[in-house]
Amino acid sequence: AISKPPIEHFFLKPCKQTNNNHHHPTSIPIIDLSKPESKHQLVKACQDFGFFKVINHQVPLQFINKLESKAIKFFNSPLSLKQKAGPPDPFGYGNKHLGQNGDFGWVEYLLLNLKHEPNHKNPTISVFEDNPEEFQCAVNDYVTAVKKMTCEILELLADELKLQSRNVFSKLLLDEQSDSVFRVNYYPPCPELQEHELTGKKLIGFGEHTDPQIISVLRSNNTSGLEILLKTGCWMSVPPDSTSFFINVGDSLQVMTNGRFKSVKHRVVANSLKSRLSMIYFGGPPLNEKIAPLPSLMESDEASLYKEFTWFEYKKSAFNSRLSDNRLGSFENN
Ligand code: GA4
Repeated sequence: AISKPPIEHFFLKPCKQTNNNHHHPTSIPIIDLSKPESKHQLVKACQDFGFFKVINHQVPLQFINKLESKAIKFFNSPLSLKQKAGPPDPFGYGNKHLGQNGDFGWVEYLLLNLKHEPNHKNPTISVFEDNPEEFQCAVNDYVTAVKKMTCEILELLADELKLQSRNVFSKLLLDEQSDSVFRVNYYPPCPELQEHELTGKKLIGFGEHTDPQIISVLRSNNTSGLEILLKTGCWMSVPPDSTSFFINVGDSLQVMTNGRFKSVKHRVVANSLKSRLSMIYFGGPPLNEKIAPLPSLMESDEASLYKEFTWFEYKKSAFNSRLSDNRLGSFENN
């Protein structure tokens, strides 16, 4: 049987509470993809925050809504059915337990492998759906459109960084062997939290972490919860926007840019009344891809901040870590 930790286990330590500075409000960069001139702001956002919001993205609303309603239907189904798709290994249905090392949060999720195995049914989906083809199709439509937008963004970034080929980053996601994953997180409301909220307590939905891949692309419903850690050490709550995408730089992109782009620490806090649903595409390179700072981005006397590693090595080390660990630490030079 799965153990049920008491609610106190999910509270965030008071010292890590969100502290929005009202005198110098920081706002999240908004990138309008219909204006290619915005690539300057795009680079700036990756350097200053490692995080930005994308509008006018061309991902059909119909794909978003279809997948969202299928996901809601899944999370609202009986636990016994959902558990057929679990426990996550790491793919499948997970409930409160995150990763393999004792992290937990007030969240349920589905983690799906996007690495295509020809003529192979996704084992996670086929166990809970009467009609797995339909669910798979909704995932494929959504992911294909989101991946296209993501590659456009990666190409704008490469362009603005004056890299020789604009596909240095995007080719990693477009590769047939790209090790990308898709995650749907469902944060159920926690009514028990209401009385605690009065005292400023917050419940962990998904503990603080950085993402190991190249880039992560998130779409959520209109329930708040996502917070990013600013350079000032303050957590900033990201106002939800169901019509936009939120993008963050992953550890691998931080390494490829020798630290110019920042892999942002983020977390999700749970809500007492409303459920939050988010869908995240994690764009990763092929397992055998060597990740290292791009020589063309380095000044002649610039030292590489990181040791070269393959995505396989980094991923293995990441999956053996705890959520809040500094995963890049052991790959730094000196
Ligand atoms: C964070 C980003 C992605 O969701 C993920 C997560 C993975 C998992 O859920 O299995 C990890 C986490 C994530 C980083 C540290 C390890 C591995 C849970 C965890 C405690 C799928 C990923 O690639 O890394």
